[in-house]
Amino acid sequence: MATDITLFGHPFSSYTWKVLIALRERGLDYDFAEVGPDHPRHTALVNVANPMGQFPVLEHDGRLVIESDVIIDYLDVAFPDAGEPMIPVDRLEAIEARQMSAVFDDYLQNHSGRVVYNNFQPEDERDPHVVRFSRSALQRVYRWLDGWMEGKTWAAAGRFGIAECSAAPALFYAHWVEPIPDELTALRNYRRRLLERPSIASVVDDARYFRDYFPAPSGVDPDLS
Ligand SMILES: N[C@@H](CCC(=O)N[C@@H](CS)C(=O)NCC(=O)O)C(=O)O
Repeated sequence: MATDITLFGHPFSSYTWKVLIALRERGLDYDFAEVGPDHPRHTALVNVANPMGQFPVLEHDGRLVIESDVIIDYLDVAFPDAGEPMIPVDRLEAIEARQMSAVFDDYLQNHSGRVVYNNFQPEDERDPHVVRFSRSALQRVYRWLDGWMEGKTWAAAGRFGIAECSAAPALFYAHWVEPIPDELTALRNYRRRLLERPSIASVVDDARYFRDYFPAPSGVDPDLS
């Protein structure tokens, strides 16, 4: 569907992926405005729109919207005719979908992000406690999620939606930081199903160019995932 959406973000950023997946699932056209040192005007807009200069930021119809989940919600409201909404219309189903989106963001993405951020720091400023704590948190959350996904195809409300927008980048990157144990088959299969979904496979492909920037924790080869 033709739109005048501009999405400010980065092809390697997990929170940008969430919105890209929603846009692609719903067949919405958009312009992509990459943020970074090579694009100072885009970066300046993001610095104004978001209190921490974080992305993604959506521009539509003279409005700037921040926070990935809110942007996905906004797209459902602004484009009700573009395929299935990412947040179920039924309010109780929507609660489950939002809950699972938050679980993937706060308990997976947040922990793996801390390890990655730590790896970006000069060697003498890295904090081994952060890495130990976050890795053991990931293991604990993996086990919880494996139980949650037992017998399910998608994480919430019986269909693909906002929870998957969050799960895809969170599980994709978390597995690089701390591999998901082999025995957690429900979770490993969910990750595989996500990566096979065309909207997600294309987002992963678009980000391949940037893989060298990922400071992979030792022992993990991103190209094997
Ligand atoms: N709660 C925000 C998190 C956004 C976020 O952490 N964005 C990261 C990229 S994935 C970012 O902007 N990092 C750059 C920075 O913090 O300067 C959301 O859901 O949109």
